[in-house]
Amino acid sequence: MLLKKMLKKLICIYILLIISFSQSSAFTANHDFAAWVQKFKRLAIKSGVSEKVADEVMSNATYLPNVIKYDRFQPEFYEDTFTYIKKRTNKSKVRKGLALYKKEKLTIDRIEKEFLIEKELLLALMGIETNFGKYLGKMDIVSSLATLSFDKRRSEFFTKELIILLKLVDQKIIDKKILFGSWAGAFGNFQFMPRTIRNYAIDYNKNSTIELKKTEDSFASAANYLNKIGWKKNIPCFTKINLNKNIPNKYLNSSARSIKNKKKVKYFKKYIKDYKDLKVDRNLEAAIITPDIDIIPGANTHTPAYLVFANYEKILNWNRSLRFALAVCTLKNNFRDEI
Ligand SMILES: [Ca+2]
Repeated sequence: MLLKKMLKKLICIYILLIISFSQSSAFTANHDFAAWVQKFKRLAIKSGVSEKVADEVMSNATYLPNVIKYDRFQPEFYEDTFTYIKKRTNKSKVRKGLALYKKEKLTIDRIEKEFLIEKELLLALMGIETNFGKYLGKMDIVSSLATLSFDKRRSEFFTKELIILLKLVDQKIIDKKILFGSWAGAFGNFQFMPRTIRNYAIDYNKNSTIELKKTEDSFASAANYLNKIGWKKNIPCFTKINLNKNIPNKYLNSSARSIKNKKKVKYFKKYIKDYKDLKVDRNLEAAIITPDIDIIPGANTHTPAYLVFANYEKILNWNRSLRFALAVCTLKNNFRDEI
């Protein structure tokens, strides 16, 4: 009995210790974050942001622990290719995209012609990024970017993004009242990061503000972005292949950071089982990707495999994930069959 009581007491002390420890570590994190905000403001002002905007925008910035959780657990890191693509390109997505296209046909057709970007690709990107504007994100972007800048993993990248965002507010290109988006600081129908807004976003309807949550500005901005980074209309993005066992490992790409060992399609003839059935120009430059090698333990290294072309790499510019680019191009093809 006495032993039981003592054990209970010990457990209570242990729990109290844990609570006080986590409270004090939360206090330290908040305290360090506040100091970081002050340091960041000085850096922003030195980079050309006005003191007024730096003070105003950063005054409500808070540390968001969930942002760090999301950063460490992205689906690109753990879902196999088949699951990832299937979830994002299903029939209901195609139906929703077609309904939006029907409603906004005039605008979308005009943008397709003007920027030479297929409407199917624009719809696919919007569908995958935000489910056609349904998931624009409700996070305070300033706090998201500040949290990721304060965090060590990709501090330099996010600090630069946050300074760009402050400059966009300072130059009145973006209204600070509407800065709600994804946990990673992306914004609008096509989830643009601040740098993408600065480099490619357009006030297409010429009303003096860039509205990336509205069809005209967001579609034109996405089309302008794809055009400027070199997407070529009516050239394929990827095609699925079955590899022979004799394929040397050096031709199997599994990192989105750089696609290596590109050759003409015909060069790979002896390595592809279904070569004669491929419906692509044999002189196109291509590379082979096998995206499941790195993340799926014990994955059969040769499946799934894809031949990818220059356009595929343009989608990697948009978002550096092999699966993301495959899903976008798959959904694009699904739309092409319907429109
Ligand atoms: Ca506008």
